[in-house]
Amino acid sequence: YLYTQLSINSNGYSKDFTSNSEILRNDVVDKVSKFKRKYVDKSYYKKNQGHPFNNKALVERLKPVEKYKQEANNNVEKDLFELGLVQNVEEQKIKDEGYKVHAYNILISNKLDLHRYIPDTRNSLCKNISYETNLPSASIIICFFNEHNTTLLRTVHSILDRTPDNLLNEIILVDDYSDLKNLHEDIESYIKSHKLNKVKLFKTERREGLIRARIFGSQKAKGEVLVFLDSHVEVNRGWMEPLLTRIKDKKSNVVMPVIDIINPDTFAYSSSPLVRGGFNWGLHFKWENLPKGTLSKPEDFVKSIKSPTMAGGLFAINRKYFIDIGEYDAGMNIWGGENLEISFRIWMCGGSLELIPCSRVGHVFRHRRPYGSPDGEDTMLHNSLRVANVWMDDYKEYFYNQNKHAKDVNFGDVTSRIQLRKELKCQDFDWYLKNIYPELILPSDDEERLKKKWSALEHDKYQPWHSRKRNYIDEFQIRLKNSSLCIQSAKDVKTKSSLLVLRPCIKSKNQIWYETDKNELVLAQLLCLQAATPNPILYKCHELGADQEWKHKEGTNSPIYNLGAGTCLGVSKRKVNATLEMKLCTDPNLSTWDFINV
Ligand code: UD2
Ligand code: MN
Repeated sequence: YLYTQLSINSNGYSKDFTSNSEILRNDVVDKVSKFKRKYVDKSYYKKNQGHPFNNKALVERLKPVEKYKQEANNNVEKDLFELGLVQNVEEQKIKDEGYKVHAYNILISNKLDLHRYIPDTRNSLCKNISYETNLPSASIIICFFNEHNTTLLRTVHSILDRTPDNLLNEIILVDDYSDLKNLHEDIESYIKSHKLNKVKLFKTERREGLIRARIFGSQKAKGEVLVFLDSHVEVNRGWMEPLLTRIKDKKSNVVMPVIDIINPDTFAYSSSPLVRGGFNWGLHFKWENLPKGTLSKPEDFVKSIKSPTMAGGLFAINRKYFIDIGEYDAGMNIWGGENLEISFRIWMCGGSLELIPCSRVGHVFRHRRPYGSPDGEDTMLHNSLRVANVWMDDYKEYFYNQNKHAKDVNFGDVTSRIQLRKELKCQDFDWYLKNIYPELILPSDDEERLKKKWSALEHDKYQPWHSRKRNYIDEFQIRLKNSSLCIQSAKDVKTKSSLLVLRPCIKSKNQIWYETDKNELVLAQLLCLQAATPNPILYKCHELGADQEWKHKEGTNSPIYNLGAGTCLGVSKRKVNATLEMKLCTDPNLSTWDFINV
């Protein structure tokens, strides 16, 4: 759900990958996109098509193996290409089962070292900053429910490896009543046998959900600062010092690292652009561009950046301050909404919420959440109703308008949270909107206002976005070796989800493949080849690599390997109309292919 990595589509507009169709149905968003079509100036992106980032990206992508072989922390990173390869049917089983339970590739997580190299994604100016050594020490709280053990342990080791000992008070692992066989015991015995003295493992007495589990963990903590992390992250070099420095400056500063991206299919670690947190009137969190001018000179890339909301998972807060402002709302269940609640509370009750660009932590962004709530409750709605009724005053009507059936949902008792708001003498929601988030679009905004607000969040031209434009680096037909059969779409080239078949090679549009600098194979410059089981399909290019990322040798007689699937392109029968399949690359009868330039 939180796979909301900001990316840029070929028009140059930002789009998020939020899969929640509710957001798309949302009236306000509709209004905005109509507006975008009408007003946003495309000429800027046209002018910048030859932007140097494009070439750099290209050079990078052409030698991925070198990139991963760099040394750091005395570890040599293994080639993800090799690690992702599914060797046999047993491995395929492990992988498939892992996707069901965890929604990411546990096969590769198991093969990767628990101490692994990740690229240093900080701005180079960060490396020149020297921090005070006398900083407060931190208790790190990690709640988990059915996390895969190697991923959880990699999280722990990344912290132990990359946090100065004097700044790390303890790591508190809260097992939120996981029901995966042996998980708790495995973690317990690992901690013991490896003498990880700073790591403390607890278990809740029932499934609490991440909100109450965090409160539980925070109450065990001894450090001056609390750092909350998800259980599938890897902290990067120098991540802790800038967070603690900012909290030492002022107790009411709540700070967040930049959340880098760990691909759930390949575990590739990549840098995120600097974006801030916002939300829409469905009370869904979203990433958004920084206000225009935020990044206008190089130094701006290392300064803290105010953010209206947080994504929720990764932040640091003074422990006493966390208690003073009311921890979390313990009436919230399982997942969702607590991130907006604490964001509103911090801002409205006198604190400040900031992004720290020099602190980087990678997070496995899954395509779906693999668990629900035990009683099937829509906890996001339940929790959002509590947020709306405690913090949003009359603005809560906008939320109710988005959720017609919300009126009938019981969200429990919120009197103690309303009381808290009074005791803390917090500002009202109107103040928050005017002072902290003036760019938020209100359903009542006229076109004039919309135009103003939208342009306030235009891309900053110094922002190193992932990509502005698709770069084609090659163009070919793909012919089955020792045959005159080529890969083409079973249906029209424009048809999404179309299968691929072998047909006699002719130079028609639906046999011409374009390879991009992101290792995508794009048919007729339209749809991307995507690995799916058992048959690959054509699908909209998503620019997230993995199931759309293919490797092959140039020229002739090469297998075609998919990074996300860990398997290769093949056919069972060498004849016209045979459908393409994903096969084990180790299959002795694996097809190989010739690339014929056109
Ligand atoms: C995002 C946040 C997450 C949380 C959530 C909204 C990031 C990177 N992640 O969702 O921290 O704020 O939005 O609620 O910003 N967990 C439990 N018990 C449960 C369910 C989950 O302990 O009943 C743990 C889980 O193992 C994980 C953490 O809570 O370590 C967050 O859950 P998630 O990773 O499924 O949430 P995510 O990243 O989709
Ligand atoms: Mn997560």
